[in-house]
Amino acid sequence: MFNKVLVANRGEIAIRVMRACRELDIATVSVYSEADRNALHAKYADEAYLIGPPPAPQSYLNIEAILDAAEKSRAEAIHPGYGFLSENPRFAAECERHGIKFIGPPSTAITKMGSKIEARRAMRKAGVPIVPGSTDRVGSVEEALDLAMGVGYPVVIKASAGGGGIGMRVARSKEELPAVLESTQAVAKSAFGDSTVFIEKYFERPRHIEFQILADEHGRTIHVGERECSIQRRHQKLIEEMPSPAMTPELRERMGAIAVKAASSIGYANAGTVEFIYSQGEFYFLEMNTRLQVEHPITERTTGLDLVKEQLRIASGEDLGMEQADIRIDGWAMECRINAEDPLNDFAPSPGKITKYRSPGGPGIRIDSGVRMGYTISPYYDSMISKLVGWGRNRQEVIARMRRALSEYIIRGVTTNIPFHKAVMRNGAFIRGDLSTHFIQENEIVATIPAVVEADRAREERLEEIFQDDRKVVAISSAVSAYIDQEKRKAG
Ligand code: MV4
Repeated sequence: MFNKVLVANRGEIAIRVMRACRELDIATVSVYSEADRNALHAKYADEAYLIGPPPAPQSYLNIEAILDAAEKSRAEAIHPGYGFLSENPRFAAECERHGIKFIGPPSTAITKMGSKIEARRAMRKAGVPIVPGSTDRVGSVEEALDLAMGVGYPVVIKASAGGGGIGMRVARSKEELPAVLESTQAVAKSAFGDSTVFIEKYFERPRHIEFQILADEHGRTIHVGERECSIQRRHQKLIEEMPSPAMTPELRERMGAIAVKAASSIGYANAGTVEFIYSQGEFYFLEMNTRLQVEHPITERTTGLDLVKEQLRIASGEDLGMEQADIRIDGWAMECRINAEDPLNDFAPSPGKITKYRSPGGPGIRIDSGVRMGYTISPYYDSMISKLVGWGRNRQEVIARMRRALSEYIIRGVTTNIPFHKAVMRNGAFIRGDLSTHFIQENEIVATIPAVVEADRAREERLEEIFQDDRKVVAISSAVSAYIDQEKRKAG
């Protein structure tokens, strides 16, 4: 096992990774930008290195500065977290070139899955079902019209260098197709510097179901179950759960086996996620995320695994100490992403200083967070405050726990999406498990927020009174220390 690991990330995920390191007795190194001098992740680590100014391209995306910190600290390995450099094949390759282990898959696997066209080709060859459409670039309107005729409208044009929903546009008829093709190519060119696009049949109301896989560096690959991530807005996931309400043991076995095949066919190692679209009993490969994901805790809660520890063990060359038959799913887990954003103002970001902060606890509740009272959420980075993760023996119990925990959560100074989560946890379609990627609009969740907030108001106000007492304590203790200082000065 490694003696020292650098975490090339910030916020809750940097702390999450360092917690696993500490449990394994691995020394930790963090990197931080000028905006994060007082951030928890910088303080949690055994050593911390300033890597640049607040904008990410000059700090958390600055490969040279990060490798420099790794060399200065003599870290043996780098964990990239999610986002930032986690799916950058050049970074993975540079780490290896410097003799530093990249805690993730081989750079070749990142490159292959980074090109959506190449991924589709590789998956077709491996016998993984892909969404009907092209496995070559679509170069002309004629080609696009031909392909669309073959799969039937609506179709979606996607950027090969895209992913996560960026650079995709839907054409509903042959009349629309030429303009959609042209605009997607233009967006792809400006966003990714590569205008290559492909075409797929478009599914109107799919579910998004992904499978977590683990692969060691000796050829063993297993899946550790699925996650349902249908509740999202503009490709930002907001609520995830495991198991999926759509899952059966039989379907899990079939989809899981396909996910394992997808990963092992490209020589994958470490943790990864195979995303599927699921519609009317059929499922198709969408993309593979070659990193640890934000929503990994729900898998941890239902399988009992520590996925970051597994990543560290795999990267240090150990065998997966388990096989498929060892994986058991216990109960039901859900995650609400608590963001500094205003659901009543089109989810506009709401950065600023957190003036009061009290997070829930109690049975079945886990909070992963990088903030605290007095902390300022910077406009430079994403607006996630924490992940509220709940567990229950069944879906009904976890929903009740999430409601209870959401009503205990006090965050002031910034506007949060807690009211949105409360509204979802009270929604009939959600409670029935009737989910799709259009869940939020279809169920008019935002319109139900005011009533849900009102219902919790009295309890929240009672809880909030404790902060008045806190403030008195702070005032008294600073008066006392001022008096002591004054007496000391008098005494010389
Ligand atoms: C699709 C699709 C429907 N049909 N592809 C968005 C994220 C990226 N992974 C691919 N995405 C989609 N691809 C076809 N052929 C619908 C989506 C999609 C979606 C997928 C997963 C999670 C949320 C989504 C929200 C809107 C659209």
